[in-house]
Amino acid sequence: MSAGDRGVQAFIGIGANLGDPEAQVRESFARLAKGLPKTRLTGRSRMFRNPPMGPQDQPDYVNAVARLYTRLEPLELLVELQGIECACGRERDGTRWGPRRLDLDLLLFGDQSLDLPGLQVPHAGIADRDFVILPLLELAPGLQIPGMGPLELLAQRFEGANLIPVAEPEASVTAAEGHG
Ligand code: PH2
Ligand code: MG
Ligand code: MG
Repeated sequence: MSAGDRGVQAFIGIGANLGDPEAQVRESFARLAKGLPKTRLTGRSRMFRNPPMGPQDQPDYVNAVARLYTRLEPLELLVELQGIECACGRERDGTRWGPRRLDLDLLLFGDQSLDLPGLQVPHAGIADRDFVILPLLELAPGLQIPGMGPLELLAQRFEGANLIPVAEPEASVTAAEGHG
């Protein structure tokens, strides 16, 4: 794939379940839109409240997916995402699948498959997570997931999944579309 002037299309999985999860997800949309060099936010899914995957003794999550065009390299983008996590109060205690104020995962980076120290793309487990696949389907229904095939096929097993849309004005979702 040619990156072109606008760069590579990347998708970010967003999750939060401590503090005010909706507020942190909104804050991350704002920071993705305004805070990243060489990068443009071009869309975002609705937010969905859903039960925790993994340890059950933690609050429900709010999850969403954002779409970017970026001229950053994948590891540069990862560092920027970690910066937003920190700015939103993320503390890393090393607990696998434990609760967090904000989690930003680099899900997809163009059509690339990467296995670097600290970064695997497509994100490991993407196909098993309704809270990733269904918001992604909303944003990019025709997408092909590198090494996994059509997103629409991956989504079939999640029909009837327990994702509850967070009430918000329609305009605030479409307002996240980038211009120019
Ligand atoms: N993230 C986790 C662990 N469990 N569960 C849901 N529903 N949503 C998440 O984003 C999530 C999770 C660790 O990244
Ligand atoms: Mg995660
Ligand atoms: Mg993460």
